Amino acid sequence: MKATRLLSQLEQMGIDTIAGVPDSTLKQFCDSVQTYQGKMSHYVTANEGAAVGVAIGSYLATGRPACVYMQNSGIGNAVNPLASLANKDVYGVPVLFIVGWRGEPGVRDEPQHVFQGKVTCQMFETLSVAYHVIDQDTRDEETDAVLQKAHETLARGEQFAIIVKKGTFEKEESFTWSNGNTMVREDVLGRILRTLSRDVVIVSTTGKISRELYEQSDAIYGGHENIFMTVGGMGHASMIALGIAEKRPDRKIVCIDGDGAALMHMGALPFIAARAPVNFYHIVINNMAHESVGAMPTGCQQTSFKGIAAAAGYRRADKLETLEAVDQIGSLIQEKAGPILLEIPVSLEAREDLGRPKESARENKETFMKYLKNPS
Ligand SMILES: Cc1ncc(C[n+]2csc(CCOP(=O)(O)OP(=O)(O)O)c2C)c(N)n1
Repeated sequence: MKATRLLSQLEQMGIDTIAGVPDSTLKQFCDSVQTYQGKMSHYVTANEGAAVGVAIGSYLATGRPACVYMQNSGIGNAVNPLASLANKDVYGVPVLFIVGWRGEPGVRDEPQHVFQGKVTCQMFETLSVAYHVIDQDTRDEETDAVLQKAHETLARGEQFAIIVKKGTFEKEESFTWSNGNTMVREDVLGRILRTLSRDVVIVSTTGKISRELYEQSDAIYGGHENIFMTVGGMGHASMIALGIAEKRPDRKIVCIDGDGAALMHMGALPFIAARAPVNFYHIVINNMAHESVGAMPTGCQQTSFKGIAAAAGYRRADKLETLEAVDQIGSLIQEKAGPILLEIPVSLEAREDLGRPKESARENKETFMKYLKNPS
């Protein structure tokens, strides 16, 4: 199926607003949204609930339904505004969802997608959202019929979801851009691992940051027991790190976050600043993009995480713009009390052959907890 055809059909349905958070299953769809020449307004929102918010606001202002796209892991973020606002028993606001289906039963996928994949259709049923699943064999006539059904559902003030299996959208024009940064994320992460003392506990964010740390740590130290990888639950790494930091004041905790993830649940920053844990250090690897799922810009490229952390009340916030500055992180952490935030700008480069954790998520959790039990 051609994403551009679908986009022009959405426009013909009167949809002039599209908002969401990118997903690898929807990579071509997201690229086509970026390159699309039509009149639709496009918003990459901080999280999927915020996309539903934009959809509701846009409908209130125009009477036209909006489209929200997301990975199925984002359904959780969307549930609240969907169930408590958009649902027909509340305001009855039409929204068309386009949802990438990771973890589809019977298709091998990463642990964080397995359960979410299994309950995806059930979740839409529970939320009273009618849905239809499409895949690479879906013909244009079937899509047309689905959109007709969607149109009728939206007209009743209800929501409709098109659930998209892997490989559905055929290759069209891709969207490429440069953020102008030169440091490469994986090099930076390797340097961070080298500069940190081995007794520093690391909590890493969702996506390639965790995968690169995992591989770099195995290559440098032959293991990764001090790293908790937040493989799902995007945006929650810093609160997980805070939870550890509060219970283990004897250990130094470093959260290695992404800009997209930090934006997703940004309330964590003022909260961490308010708790003021002296053993907490927050590194935000900023590529202005959701690089792990296709490098779509975050929509907040102007954001200064250093500025936000300072305003939130972190004890210190810096931007590290050279590898030499990155090499000083270890001594900074040994010498200075947290909470400190370090923002590191990096390019959009990533290795094609990057691997994934070899152990199960449970095994990694147990190894990490065993490691954490030991006093430093
Ligand atoms: C709630 C939720 N929405 C979307 C995703 C899909 N996803 C996985 S990684 C990622 C991008 C993360 O971006 P960022 O934190 O900036 O790190 P980068 O990949 O750029 O290094 C996205 C959107 C997800 N895992 N969970």
